[in-house]
Amino acid sequence: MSILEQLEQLKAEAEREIKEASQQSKIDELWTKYFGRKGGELTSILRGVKTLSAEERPAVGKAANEVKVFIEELFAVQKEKIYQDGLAAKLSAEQIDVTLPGKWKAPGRIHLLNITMRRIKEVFKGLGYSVVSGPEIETDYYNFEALNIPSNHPSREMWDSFFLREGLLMRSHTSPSQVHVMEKQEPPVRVICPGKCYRRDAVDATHFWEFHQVEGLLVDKNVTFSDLKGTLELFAKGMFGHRRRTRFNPSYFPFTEPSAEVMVDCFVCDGKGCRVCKNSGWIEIMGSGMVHPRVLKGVGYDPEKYTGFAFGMGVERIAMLTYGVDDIRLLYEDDMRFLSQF
Ligand code: 2NL
Repeated sequence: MSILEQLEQLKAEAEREIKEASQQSKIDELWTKYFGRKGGELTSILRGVKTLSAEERPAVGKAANEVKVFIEELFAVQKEKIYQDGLAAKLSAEQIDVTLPGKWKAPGRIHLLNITMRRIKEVFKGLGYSVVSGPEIETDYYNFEALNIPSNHPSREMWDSFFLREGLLMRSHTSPSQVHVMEKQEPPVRVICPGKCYRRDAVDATHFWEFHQVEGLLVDKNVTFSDLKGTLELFAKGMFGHRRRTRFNPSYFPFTEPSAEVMVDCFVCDGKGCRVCKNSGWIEIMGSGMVHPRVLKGVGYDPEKYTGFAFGMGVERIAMLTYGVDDIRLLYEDDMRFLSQF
């Protein structure tokens, strides 16, 4: 067979083989078969051209080169085809139907206790108060002694607070945090202390062994009961609406003297009388009073120089009043049918 015939045969064979190749590995294999440095079929023919006579060389050389270009082109086209086929297969296998409905995930939401807590904080921040928190485990001193709570007071009984090992207990109010604040700094003091508290109460519609409080404290020179009234009236308006009116009823706490419970006219019936205010037209929202001189003295403040007022409210109670919830247990049951209403 002449070299030209060999080239024709090689060209036909290459065209068939390359067009049949459906994988890159096969292409690589064929490339070696035709163009391999050692033993490549076309490579051998091209090398042989040099050994030909001067008459034969130009025609054979030209033909061999044309076959070379032809085969190279076949490789290029087939490589591209394999790539495009692979891509198409991948795209159809990984196809996403964007018209299918998505999987619904229940979004989280803010618990109504937290909504209430945040609103209370915002109102007091607006009045210039700082928000301070303290530990939930306290010593007998900070929870009782520093607050002038006498040793015969019921909360000191084993069955009224959660006592831990000697001298420690779960705080029964957030007042201890305010004592820590006073011990750390001189007046003026203007803080609120929000947080969780614990009491060994029997659970019913208005009592739970775990609850939240926000207490507030202001100590400075010349602080009077009028300052207390003005501040808490502003709070009531900020929290329940600017049309609300307040009333202060005499009360008693060991840590304040005088003490007062803070009443707001019913924001449900506007004072006409309803289920929420139990037909009285007034709702008690918190306790308050002028800080007892013994409490001031206990933290090293001079009661002749400084006076102050303090107040405390149950966040559950405020939330229940605000949203018309009649059972505190609903706030702790994690029932989304209830919680998603707020
Ligand atoms: C209530 C009553 C009150 C205070 C808390 C307080 C704190 C210090 C000194 C004096 Cl450090 N008083 N706190 C005062 C009056 C009332 O809370 O019934 N809360 C739910």
